[in-house]
Amino acid sequence: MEYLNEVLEKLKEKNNEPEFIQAAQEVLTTLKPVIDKHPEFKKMALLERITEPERLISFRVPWVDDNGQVQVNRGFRVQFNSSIGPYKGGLRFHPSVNQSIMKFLAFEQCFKNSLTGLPIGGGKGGSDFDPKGKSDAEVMRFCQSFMTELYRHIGQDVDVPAGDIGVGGREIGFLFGQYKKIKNAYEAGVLTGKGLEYGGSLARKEATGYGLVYFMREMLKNSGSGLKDKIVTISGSGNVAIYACEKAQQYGAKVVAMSDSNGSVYDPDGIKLDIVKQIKEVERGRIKEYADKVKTATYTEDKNGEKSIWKIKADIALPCATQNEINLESAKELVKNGVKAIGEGANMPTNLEAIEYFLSNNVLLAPAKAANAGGVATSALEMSQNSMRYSWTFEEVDQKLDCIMTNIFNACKKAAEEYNLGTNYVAGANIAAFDKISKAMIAQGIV
Ligand code: NDP
Ligand code: 2IT
Repeated sequence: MEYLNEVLEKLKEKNNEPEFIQAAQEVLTTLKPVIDKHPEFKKMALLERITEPERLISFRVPWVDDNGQVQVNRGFRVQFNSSIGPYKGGLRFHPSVNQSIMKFLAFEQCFKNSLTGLPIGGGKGGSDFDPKGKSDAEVMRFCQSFMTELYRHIGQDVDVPAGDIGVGGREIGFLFGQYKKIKNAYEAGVLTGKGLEYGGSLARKEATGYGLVYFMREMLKNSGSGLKDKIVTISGSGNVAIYACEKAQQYGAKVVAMSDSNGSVYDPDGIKLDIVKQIKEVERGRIKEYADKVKTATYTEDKNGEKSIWKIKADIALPCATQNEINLESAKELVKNGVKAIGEGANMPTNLEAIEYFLSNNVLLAPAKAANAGGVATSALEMSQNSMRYSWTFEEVDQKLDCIMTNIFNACKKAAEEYNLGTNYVAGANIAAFDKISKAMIAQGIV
């Protein structure tokens, strides 16, 4: 059997982890032209090594709720690949978190971080803790318990966590406070996404969403188009979705819909983002409330696992909620309604069948690893500022972010062209990312 398929088959046999297998399959299959050129990779077991985490930590997180009841959650940190820098990647707090989801996210992170051009390896962590409906005091006690175990595995030169779903400024603050207390040292670079008062970077909050739109701008420009006057739908209404909306609006696009895990709001007049920010960032409410406050908007509840947002007509769709939120059905609906480009703000939002469908219907697809890399890239800029004990202005960070996203697009395009893959940036991103990691791994020997 061909080396690539052999590795994939063994991986499936060994890991009963659907999300992780999906992520690995997407990467490995697109690497075929590269692997064919390098028969020596087999003897080095390069693909076996790149798909096996360097270390996987799972731990108990006990905490006391407001009623005095003890609760127990499961914590994870997957330290996947440190060949190009300390492990780097977010923490996700969501009830769906399990080992498969952690491994898929950590695996993706290695390739994404490689694309940023900055010295960061790949990792991810989190817990099945659900912050929804918890008091600030409960979230704090959970974060303190989580860090009481995690601190021994991380460090500014070892592993640097940040936010992801369910982990934002509030959680990072509590985590940082507990780390500092245990270590009795102010090691600002151990976490990113910190508050501006204690070592955070300007523009980190905006970075993933802004970066996604910068990538989209470059991708559209390359095809002789742009964002101005385009109709855009954005799933989710969290950190990534909100700032993708803000930047898309600044470029003159009309964002007509956003969502959360219950349903979507459609506002043909264009989403009023200050209202979304008030509901989501201040009140921690539901997107449904937007339709109560804005007369021109309507709310549709999602039913039978179908996402109502993908039924809305749009030129550009930006999935910014979670994995596998666009399946083949939704992809067909989007194409039928004339979608021209997809920008993945979430990690692995499009399943394998839907990716295939978009690519074979000439829809431009900006893959997550490249398109949402602005968040982690700006985290790396936060680490740089912490090391210098200095901080850049918003404009300085934003300009570096724009430059990084433009470089990432160019790297994806160049790799796709080198292998005659046209505008298949999914393959382009994987090939460009693999190039750097594989060279670093080979240079460092069998470790
Ligand atoms: P937030 O927690 O701020 O927001 C998440 C949003 O997605 C919410 O609107 C949430 O709705 C929705 N969502 C979450 N889980 C589900 C689900 N299972 N089904 C439907 N909707 C869901 O997270 P972020 O905005 O930070 O993250 C969004 C995505 O972007 C994730 O895939 C994350 O991995 C990715 N990402 C984040 C980066 C960052 O810097 N934050 C960087 C790169 C990628 P609800 O409130 O109903 O749960
Ligand atoms: O998926 C991601 O890239 C993130 N959640 C951001 C990670 C980071 O370290 O900033």
